[in-house]
Amino acid sequence: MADIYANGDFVRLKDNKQPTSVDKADQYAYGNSDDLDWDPKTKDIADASEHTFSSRKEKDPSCKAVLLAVLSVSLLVALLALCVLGILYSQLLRSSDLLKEQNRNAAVDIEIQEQNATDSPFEKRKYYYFSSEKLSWMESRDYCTKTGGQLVTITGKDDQYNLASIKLKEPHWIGLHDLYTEGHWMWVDNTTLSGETFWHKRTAGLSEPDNWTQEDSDGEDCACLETESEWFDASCSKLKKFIWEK
Ligand SMILES: [Ca+2]
Ligand SMILES: [Ca+2]
Repeated sequence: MADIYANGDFVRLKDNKQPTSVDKADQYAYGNSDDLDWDPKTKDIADASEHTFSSRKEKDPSCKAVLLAVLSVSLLVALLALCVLGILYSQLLRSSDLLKEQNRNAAVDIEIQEQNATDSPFEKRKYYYFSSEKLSWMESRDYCTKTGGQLVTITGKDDQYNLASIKLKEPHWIGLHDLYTEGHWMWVDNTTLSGETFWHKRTAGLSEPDNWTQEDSDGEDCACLETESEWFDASCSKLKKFIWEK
């Protein structure tokens, strides 16, 4: 008796003879005989082998269907996961922008220096605040309004001297503009500029306000306090620190 192994299947032969009916049964039971050297006359065994293959072939379509179904479900899950990730990423970006805006406002709030002007015997109690953040004139005005104050107004010598005593290291916006009518300067509380002014004066050329258009074709419609505490008009879109009062 000899044992033959073919592709992992097992067929038992007796003394190199053709398989007996029991052997055929074994072959039928154990399957693949393609790799064995069978006598062509053993048609039954060939038929049995073919029958085995036919059975497997018949199973293939269902296997493919299952694989396709699994693949489809996997793709659907992957697509849903991508959608969820997209939504989460979008929400993350919005949160990040909101956080940046909050941090920006917080930075302005935290780094504010408060200057108490109560020592002045001539003026009612005023508090001046100096921003560390640079904003356009409009943004500065809106920020001050939002915080319950306004861009600083300078309505007399005492206001001017109080601010001059601070010794500013760079220009700051003040609440003065001629946005509505060129040359007609108004404070942010809608009062017209009157009385003594502190515009920078030049010995040659135009003094301030000169509505210079070299850097901004719209001219200069907003006023700032320069380091010598003199007033200059400047392009409202420029970013500067600002002073507000409460
Ligand atoms: Ca102007
Ligand atoms: Ca100017």
